[in-house]
Amino acid sequence: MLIKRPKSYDIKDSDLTSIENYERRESIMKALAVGGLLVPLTSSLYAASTAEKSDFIKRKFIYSKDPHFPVSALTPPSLTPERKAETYNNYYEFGVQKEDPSSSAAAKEVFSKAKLDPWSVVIDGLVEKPVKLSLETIVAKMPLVERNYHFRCVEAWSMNLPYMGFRLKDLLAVVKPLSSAKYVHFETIVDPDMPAVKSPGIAGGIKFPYTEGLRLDEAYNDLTLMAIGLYGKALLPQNGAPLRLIVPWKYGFKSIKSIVRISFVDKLPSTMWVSLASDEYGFYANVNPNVPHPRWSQATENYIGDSFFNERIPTKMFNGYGEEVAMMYKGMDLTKNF
Ligand SMILES: Nc1nc2c(c(=O)[nH]1)N[C@H]1C(S)=C(S)[C@@H](COP(=O)(O)O)O[C@H]1N2
Ligand SMILES: [Mo]
Repeated sequence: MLIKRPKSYDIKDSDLTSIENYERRESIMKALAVGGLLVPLTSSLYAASTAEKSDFIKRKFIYSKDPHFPVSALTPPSLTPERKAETYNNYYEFGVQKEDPSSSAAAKEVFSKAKLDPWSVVIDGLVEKPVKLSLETIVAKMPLVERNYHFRCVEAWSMNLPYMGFRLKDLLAVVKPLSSAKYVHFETIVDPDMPAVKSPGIAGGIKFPYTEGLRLDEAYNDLTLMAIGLYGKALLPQNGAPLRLIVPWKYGFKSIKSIVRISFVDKLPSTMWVSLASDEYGFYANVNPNVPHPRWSQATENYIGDSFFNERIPTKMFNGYGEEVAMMYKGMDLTKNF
């Protein structure tokens, strides 16, 4: 299959307009440290030297815990055990069984040091000036926070996960979108070593790259996170290393993994799941207990927590994030725009 290669844009990281972000972060970090609010710099949390090239997966980051997202705000008020979040995954490029992504030798190969470092992300499309940013630069410039999010898959299972990263809007601030831009389109890396790329039958003939999209206001919403870490560590391959989207009010498939390209576009972008089965998966994919999937109810979900048996809990509108997001969908028929 065709592997799309981003054009190289020859734009230096120093051309970015987001230096303010970096400075703002520095001053926030200082203020927090002085006020004693910063997470203590224990041995597991120290600054990584950006000069030195390091194995990204083993990197440690400085981040603060976002006070608006305590564990107590979650339902149930606990975190999913780390081991479960790292072994029960959907990452179809590495197979369709939940244990495939974490046990895949191909995943280790695809996310080897050589690929991760230097990983880069292209931001292009309807922008004044497209950029190609190294992950190193992105991580150095973005204010990093940890937020505990309730995460629900369209398959009706859910987890409570401590994601660490930065707001997508802080990353998008490095480019100036044209007024014609209405949506943002995302693309996952494609690698010939991915089992389902090598043998398309493995994932039912899905054509990769995996793609997703958001409306502009959704992309700039405060909740929309670009995650680089989980449980205080850099993301593992199975969870979408080295950076992925987390859109907590939408079904999990919107939270695209291992992003290499973000494009501003003027038309509703085509996305992998919609092009595969538009009657089952919509572009919006807002968590909605009142709109069943054609093959199952979405009224409840299996919470994957501490106990041996998963807990069946009611699903909340917008996954419990209605206060932050409901206004974006005022006047829309959510049974049609599912
Ligand atoms: N590239 C890519 N991104 C993806 C997927 C995938 O198969 N490939 N699966 C999606 C689905 S259906 C879910 S539920 C989440 C799962 O994320 P997790 O395995 O880290 O919990 O990733 C989403 N992002
Ligand atoms: Mo999912």
